Amino acid sequence: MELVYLGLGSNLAGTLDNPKEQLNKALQTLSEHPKLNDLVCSSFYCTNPIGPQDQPDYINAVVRLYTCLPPFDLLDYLQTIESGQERIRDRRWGPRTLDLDILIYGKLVLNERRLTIPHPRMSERAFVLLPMSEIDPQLVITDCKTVTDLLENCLDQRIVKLQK
Ligand code: A4P
Ligand code: MG
Repeated sequence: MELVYLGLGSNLAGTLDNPKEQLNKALQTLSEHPKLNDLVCSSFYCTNPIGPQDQPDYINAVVRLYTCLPPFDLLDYLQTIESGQERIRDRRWGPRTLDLDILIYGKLVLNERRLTIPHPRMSERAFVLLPMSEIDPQLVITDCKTVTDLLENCLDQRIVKLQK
């Protein structure tokens, strides 16, 4: 079993009521997979878009789970969920109904175009670090730095915790 962290994001409602429902639906689907176990989800956060600013705010969260699925099988499953929730890929960093990223997969380090692990931009993003710190604040990510340490460099990023 590997310890895995996923990043969840949405800033379009699609055919659901709102981005929050996109995240809830994705969580439901993730929890139904027999090989994704002991899911723990952070609170949901409303966050300013990083990248193009002409798009709505995001709802972001982080999930921790255990799995015996190999990394590319996990990625396939995540992309199937994204497509099932009307994800359209056009502009990089553009608005989306659902984005599911693998942030960390055990101790795996992988540098392929289709899958880069740890996620290369996670250590500078409050929308990843703050929800992750709720689940595991002492987790060491880059250069021996903990999630809590790395968060100190992201205090300028606007992020608001939503009530459950
Ligand atoms: N890919 C490579 N590594 C991974 C990984 N660890 N997990 C590949 C998942 N996918 C990975 O992703 C493009 C390709 O990355 C995939 O085909 C996959 O094989 P995508 O989801 O189609 O496109 P993207 O998300 O626009 O690209 P990218 O570069 O992954 O974007 P980021 O860096 O994840 O940023 N602002 C806020 N507030 N909240 C957000 O959630 N997200 C982004 C996307 C930008 N700004 C944001 C947010
Ligand atoms: Mg993505």
